[in-house]
Amino acid sequence: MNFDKEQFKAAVQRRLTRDFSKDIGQNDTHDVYDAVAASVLDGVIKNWMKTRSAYDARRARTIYYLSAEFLMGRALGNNIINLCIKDAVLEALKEAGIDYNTIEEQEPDAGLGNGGLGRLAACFLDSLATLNYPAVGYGIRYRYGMFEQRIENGFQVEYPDNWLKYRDPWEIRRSDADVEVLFGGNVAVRHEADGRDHFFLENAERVTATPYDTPIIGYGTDTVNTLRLWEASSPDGFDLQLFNEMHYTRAVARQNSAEDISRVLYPNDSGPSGKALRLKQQYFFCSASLQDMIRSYTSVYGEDFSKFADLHVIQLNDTHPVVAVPELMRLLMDEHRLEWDEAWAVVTKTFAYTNHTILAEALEKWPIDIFQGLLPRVYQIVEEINRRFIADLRSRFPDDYDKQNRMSIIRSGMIYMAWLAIHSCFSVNGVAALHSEILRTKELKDWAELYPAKFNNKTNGVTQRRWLLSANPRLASFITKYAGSGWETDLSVLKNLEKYADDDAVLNELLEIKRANKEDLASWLKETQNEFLDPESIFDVQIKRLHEYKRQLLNILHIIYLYNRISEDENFAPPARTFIFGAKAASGYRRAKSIIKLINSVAAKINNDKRVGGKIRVVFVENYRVSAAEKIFPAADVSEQISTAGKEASGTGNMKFMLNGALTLGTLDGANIEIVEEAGEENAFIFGLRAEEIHAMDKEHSYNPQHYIGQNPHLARALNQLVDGTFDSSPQMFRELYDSLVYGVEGQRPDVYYVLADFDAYCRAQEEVAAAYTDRQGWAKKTLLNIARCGKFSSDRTIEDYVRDIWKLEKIKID
Ligand code: 26Q
Repeated sequence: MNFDKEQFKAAVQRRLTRDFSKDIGQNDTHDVYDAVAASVLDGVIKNWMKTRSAYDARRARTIYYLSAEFLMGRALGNNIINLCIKDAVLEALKEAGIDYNTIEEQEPDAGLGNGGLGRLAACFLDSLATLNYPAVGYGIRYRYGMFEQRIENGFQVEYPDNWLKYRDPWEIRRSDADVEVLFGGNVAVRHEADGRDHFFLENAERVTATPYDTPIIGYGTDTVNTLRLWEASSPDGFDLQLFNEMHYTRAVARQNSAEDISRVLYPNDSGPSGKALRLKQQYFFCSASLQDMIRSYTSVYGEDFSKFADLHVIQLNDTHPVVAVPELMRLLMDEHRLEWDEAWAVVTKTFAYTNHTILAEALEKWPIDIFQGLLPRVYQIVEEINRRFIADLRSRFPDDYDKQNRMSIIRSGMIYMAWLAIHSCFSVNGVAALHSEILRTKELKDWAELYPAKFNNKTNGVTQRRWLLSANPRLASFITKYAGSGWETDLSVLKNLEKYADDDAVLNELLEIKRANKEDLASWLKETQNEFLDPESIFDVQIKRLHEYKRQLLNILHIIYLYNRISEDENFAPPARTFIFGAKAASGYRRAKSIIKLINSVAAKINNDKRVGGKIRVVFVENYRVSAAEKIFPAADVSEQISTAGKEASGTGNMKFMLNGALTLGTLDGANIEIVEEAGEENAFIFGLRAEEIHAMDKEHSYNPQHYIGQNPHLARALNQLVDGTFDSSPQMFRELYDSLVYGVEGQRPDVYYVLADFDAYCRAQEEVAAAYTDRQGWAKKTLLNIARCGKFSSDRTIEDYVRDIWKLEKIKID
């Protein structure tokens, strides 16, 4: 993009005076951020429009990424980097007396996602635009995103994330593209002259869907794609009659009920919530998005749908948007008069499904009464899809009633969304090699046997533009200096670093960069949380959602063990360590919240114990989010990836750590397996039970945690300290956690996630980490080799894999 400094300064000033009646001198306000962002957007509009016309003119096959979540984070820094105008913008702002860092910090995160799945969608959009692929992201413009977490008395407390308190300068509201979505009512039939039945809804609740578009700017290209998020409102406004009668609450009830749909992101990252509003959200954005696609399509091709599947491929980000399948059937049949078979032929060539979870209990299902009540016509279509499917199953497996039952999309009063997806989509993929293998051979075995050609793997990736170039400028310059340029769009270039693996001067430079990043993180945490961090110490980091299967408990039990050794033996002097945690727990997930409280209690105890003498510190980063992640990854030495083997589908934080030169301390789970495959076992710390072993123990019910407690007095002691008042004056505080590990509660088996079984192996791996860290050159070499070998984990690679095997897109160059 060509950038005129003087023009830019003038634009910022003009916006400040015109929009906020302010002067450019007052530079620490959100208004200045808004004026700067809006001025950047000004410069993008032309390419944005050009991109759209190019796609229209070429009638380009397009990927539509349907996702209930897009965890975008901040846009300003990323956008000026992708536009390659960062230096120029910084200079212009400096001349105008504006401090860029202050401005950057004014932007609230667009936290429209829970974690991995939402952030993956954001990385994919970045890669698609950078690689010049026609793509649209479709989702929900939540008025409130992922809650703000504050720690009060060691407990997580949730506050609403009011990210639109000021306007969002990146979005453009497009009321001209409104569509209507219907809920409830009853299905009516009209017999048409041509002998066909016409189905339609009577007495339904009407909801208006209004699109807001945000530009997705490719790096170093003119391509600007679109993220289109839908907002819900009532077409009828409020009821003036009721208002006049002074029934104020009832007067706005209809309006509120519609607006509720896009009010707030559900903050749990494993289903099923079983809540009608959640289903409303799903249907709302799926129906709106399909109507949007069909409107553009029919404006060119009229009612001839024979080209629809050639021009559209719709990727379903987990089961959250699977209701789009029967909805497209409905739109094609009821609104566009296709026969069932014609419509089914279109649908089954259009949709592809990605699975992000192995946990069987997390698979989404809806009670029929809720589903049918909200979506009566769509429900009829699901029933018909299932009726035909079961008829097919019967003819293939006439005697296997068990299989027919297991695979039925509707069963025991529930609709199984994953089953609907697998049956209807032409592709089903997992997100790492192990995950896809487990799906194929275990969780989805029946389905993989029925539809073997549909199953494939697409190992996740992350965008190096945000997670290296933008988040870690020091390391980025180092890489350009030694590996050469070009890695920004071809991460395999990083392998050029390997030749410096034994070059002490280069390794020292790398150590200095890590050190400087650690100092930056320390100052930020001093400023925001008044936490003291020693940059000399090992920064050992676990940042991810709080989940039992991710085993933050294993980490904290090891910390308790270290604490015991240090406080009793003053001669025990491991290298100093800072254990850093960042995690949000779903609001209703009590045990996860209790683990947060435990981390904070252990932190309070250890950090204030004189005997520890700073050898270990524990820090809980409040309100972990994308913008915090960008400060933490560059400063990490150790990447904690310690999930129970077989439970983490992929992980993507693991890749961000590797890219930033942290060494993986992990189990052979998810993408960790591929990470060590690339990095080399000698450059990571791998421990613990394998997925196969866990699977066998699960099946045989052969696991008894008492065995491990009895063998390891350190473990027994640490466990006991959960309930003896060591970390909380009330010994009841962590009783439930203790019981869940040792005895099992609420009919669950004890220690479902094998924390105690892996404790000893984890402690030994941690000792290896400590020993390796004291050899500074040796550590730097491992760091360098990790960076050099992480090319595979770019989301650019992932996208090229999707394009080659599933999406079959062509690159469209914008001239
Ligand atoms: C479902 C129903 C009702 C309410 C909420 C949900 C819900 C919401 C979010 C269920 C799941 C999620 C998010 C799942 C997720 O983030 N999975 C992660 O996806 C990453 C990207 O593929 C993987 O790297 C992680 O391993 C996986 O845990």
